[in-house]
Amino acid sequence: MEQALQRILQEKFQKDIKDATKEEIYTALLFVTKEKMEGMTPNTGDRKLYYISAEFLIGKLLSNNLINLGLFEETREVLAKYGHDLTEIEEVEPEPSLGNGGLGRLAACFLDSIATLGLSGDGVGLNYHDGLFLQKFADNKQWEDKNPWITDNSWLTRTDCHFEVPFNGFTLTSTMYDIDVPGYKSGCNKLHLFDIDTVDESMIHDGIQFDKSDVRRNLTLFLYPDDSDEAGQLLRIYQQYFMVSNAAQLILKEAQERGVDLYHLHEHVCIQINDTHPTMVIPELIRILTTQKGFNMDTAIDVVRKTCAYTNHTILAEALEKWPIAYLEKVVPQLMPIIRELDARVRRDFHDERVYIIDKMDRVHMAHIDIHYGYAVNGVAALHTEILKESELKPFYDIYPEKFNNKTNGITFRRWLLHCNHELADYLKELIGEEYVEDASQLEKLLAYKDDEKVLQRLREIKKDAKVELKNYLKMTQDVDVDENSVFDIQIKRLHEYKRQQMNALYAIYKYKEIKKGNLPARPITMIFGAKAAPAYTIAKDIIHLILCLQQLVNNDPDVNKYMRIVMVENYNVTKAEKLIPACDISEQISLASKEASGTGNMKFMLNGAVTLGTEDGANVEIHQLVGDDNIYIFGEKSEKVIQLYADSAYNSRAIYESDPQIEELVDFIISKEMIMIGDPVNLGRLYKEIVGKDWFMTLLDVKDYIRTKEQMLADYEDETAWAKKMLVNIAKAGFFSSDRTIAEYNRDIWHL
Ligand code: F55
Repeated sequence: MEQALQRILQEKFQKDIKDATKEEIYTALLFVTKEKMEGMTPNTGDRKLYYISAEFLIGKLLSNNLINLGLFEETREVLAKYGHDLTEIEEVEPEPSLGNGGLGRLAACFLDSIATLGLSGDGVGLNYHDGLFLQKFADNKQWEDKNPWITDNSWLTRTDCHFEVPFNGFTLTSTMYDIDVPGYKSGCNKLHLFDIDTVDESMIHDGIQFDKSDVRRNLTLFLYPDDSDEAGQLLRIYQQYFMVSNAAQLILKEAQERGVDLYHLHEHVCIQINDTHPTMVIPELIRILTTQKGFNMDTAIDVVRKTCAYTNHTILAEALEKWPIAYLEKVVPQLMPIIRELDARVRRDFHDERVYIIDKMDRVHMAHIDIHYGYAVNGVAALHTEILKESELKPFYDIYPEKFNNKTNGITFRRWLLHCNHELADYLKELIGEEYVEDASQLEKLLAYKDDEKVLQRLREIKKDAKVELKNYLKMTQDVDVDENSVFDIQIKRLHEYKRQQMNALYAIYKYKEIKKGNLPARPITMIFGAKAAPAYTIAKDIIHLILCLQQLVNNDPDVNKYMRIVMVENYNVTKAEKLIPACDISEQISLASKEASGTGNMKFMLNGAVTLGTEDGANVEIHQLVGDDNIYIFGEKSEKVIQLYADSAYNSRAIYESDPQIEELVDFIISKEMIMIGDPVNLGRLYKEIVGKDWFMTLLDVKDYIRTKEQMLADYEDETAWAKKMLVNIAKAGFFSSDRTIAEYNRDIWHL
């Protein structure tokens, strides 16, 4: 490493390591690492996986690549020898902005585990130049700005692979960019990101505004351009088709290069469709096979069906894609005859309009294509898969019980422990050896130290160190002060009503009022939030406004700020998650039961010794089973009850509000004199009305149990030994949530690579 660094710094900058700037060192490390990865043996196999996804939330890559290549320690030492700090060098790296939330991060964790397990499998997606917007706070509101992340020297390698993608009346030529994905002590795979050369970032103005109709210039500008109007929806269809047409052409080209007879494609290729965004790969493959490869329709459908598998990530009806036929006709008319044929076959075989592909309103149900014309359907946690089978997708489960299976999500321990929490990772190695890094189930060995006062004490120290680190980071980045001796209570995830950040805000109001009344807590609490709201999601933005107003009120009130602080982290992303998670005491996983498919933040927190405060939802259910009642705090109504309330339209938030004075007081505070003085009455008023008049995700149903449980948790935190024991059990039981386990299951049950 030392020699390679010297050589590149001389070549590129005519500098010595000790004189080079952070930027120059970062660039040199990037080149050294890329060289190393080029020299690695690619993972190969007779059957290759293509994981197609609209998002790959990969995070910064330098340190993770170094860890996986086994070069991290050496690099750190070399740099230290010349007076440089690797953590500071990391700051130079821009974070790729290629994802939004859990679905995109899951895809990134999966790529790491696929490579680590030595499986042959590449990711396929789009190279968004500005990705997801950059979030800024001003006037206690979220503002969106562009988020360019591609620099001259980056992890992207331009390839000479190009395809022609046909649209209605014109063709776009693609360019494929590759990012290497090295496995931990294993071979290398690729992430292929498609782009067009004519994209024009200069067309973005006033934040993230741009002309949505100019596809040649805007196609790969943004991830999830606002689709609240027709032009926005058309643009998303352009993006999706561009992604899958490139994927289909790449897959067929590589198969033919490997000498695969396309009539046996399914024996050598497997395609995982990550949510419905890549669904058009099914009709696109059928189109290419029938029009260019001499297949008849029956055979093409048969081969494609045996090749494609679909993962569902949500039961929220509004998130299940249904594209109007008219839009598809406009953008990809060549697919409509195929989609109509697929629908006709469904209608011929099944007389149940709930499973048709095209509905009465002439909309195409993308998930229905995946289920009929794929060979596997999976949910992402045990409860989620049960809900799919028993209610959301029941008519399909009745037809195809053999297709449905569960794959509980996982996270890569390389990033979410080894990289983000070196101190804890090293201590675990000291206690139980190194094997846990490649065999996560070994973490259970930690249970032997459950009553070892010295170990418990050390776990507390490590947590405290991480809290100090976070304190310094928050001071540096946002100029806020937090107290490392306070309880760090953290909710970080996309902003969505079902995730109920508003319920956590009601707790903040409760606590504020208690402190005002003189009911002082034993220890201060720091409530930390991080979340982006979709630019067109009005109520989500109103919730951000509420939290930012509470932050101003609480932090500036001298009666209160000694006991409580609120911090809303700006532009929450993977890099910030890596700083926040190791420092957390209380992990907020408070979605309305049945609505969070899995959650993966819950797993990252647990692995880093936080204790979950959660509903029986998503993977929380499995965390609960693993750690037992003593090591998790569960509250709220269960999913059966919630599903029943929806079925009977029996939930009435106004009735709860009017009959419970405590709840009324908390909700009324949103539009109180204090709040209106700080905030915008339009936003606060609208949110108040929403909660009282509708509250679709039943905040008021659970808020009292939530407050009670959180208070219990804060009280229990004061027994330091008992709390450290909970931390230890959480870490010890986190092994199940390694994405290595998840990927091994996908491979065993679905991919067969
Ligand atoms: C993005 C765009 C659309 Cl159109 C629909 C959904 C999304 C999205 O971001 N979904 C998402 O992140 N889903 C999450 O997937 C995670 C991984 O499976 C789950 O853990 C999480 O529960 C789920 O909400």
